[in-house]
Amino acid sequence: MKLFVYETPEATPTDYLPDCAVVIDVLRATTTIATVLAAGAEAVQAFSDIEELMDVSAKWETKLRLRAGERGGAKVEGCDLGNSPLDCTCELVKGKRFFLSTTNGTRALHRVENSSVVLTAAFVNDHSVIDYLKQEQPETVWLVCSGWQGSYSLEDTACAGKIASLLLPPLSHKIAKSVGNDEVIGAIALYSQWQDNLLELFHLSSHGQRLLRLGQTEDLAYCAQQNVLKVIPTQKEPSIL
Ligand code: 3SL
Repeated sequence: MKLFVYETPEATPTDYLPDCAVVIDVLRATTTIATVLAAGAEAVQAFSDIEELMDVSAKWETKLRLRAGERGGAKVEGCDLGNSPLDCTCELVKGKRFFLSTTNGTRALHRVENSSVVLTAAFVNDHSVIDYLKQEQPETVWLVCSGWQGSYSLEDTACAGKIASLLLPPLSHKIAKSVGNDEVIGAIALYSQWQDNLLELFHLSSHGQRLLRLGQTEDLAYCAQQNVLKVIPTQKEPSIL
C-alpha cells in the first residue's frame, strides 16, 4: 500500500485517481455521515450545491427524506437540519435518505467521487476504516482532508495522521516506499503531538473557534470521540454513501 495525505481537496492531483480515496472532514461533515449511517439512514446523498440538493430531494417522499444544509457553520434556510451530528438520532434518521450539502466536506467528496473506492472517515469511526484498509490493502490510498475553503485544517490532518500511523510500521527510512508524500509524515507528527488531547486541539483550530462562536461546544466534544461507531461509509454510486 502506498499512502498519500492531501491537506485540502485542491491539493489532490487532477490527472489520476487512487484505488481508494478516504475523505475526512472531522468538523463536522464526515462525523455526521458516520453518525447518520450508524443510526440507520437508508443512504447519505452528498451535494456541493444547495439548489441541486433541493431539486433532487424534491422528487423524494417527504417522510422518507431529510435535507441537511450548512454554510459557514450555520444551517441553511429551508433545510430540515444543519450539519450537527447531535441532531441525527435514530428516531429521526432511520430508514430515510439524508440529503447533505456542506461548505467543504461534500465538495471534497465530489473531487474524488470517480475513484475505484471512496470512503469517509472521522475520529468517531476511525478504527472501522483502518481495519477495512488493513484487510483490503488497496495499492494506492489518498487521505483527503476537506480543510476550510482551500486552506489547511488541524483536525482533518490529525485524523489523517492517526489513520496513517496505524496503517504504517514505525517511521524509518525502511518504509519510504509506502509513504507517498511528505504530508504523511507531517500528519503523523501532528497526531502524535495531540492524540491524548484532541478536544484541546479542536478548541485551538480555526474551524473549532468558528463553531464555538456559533455555540456548538457539544459538537466539538462529540467529534473528538475516537472509535465509537462501527461503520464504514462507502460510496455506492457517485456521491451516494
Ligand atoms: O465544511 C464542512 O463541510 C462542514 O463540515 C463545516 S461545519 O462543521 O458543518 O460547519
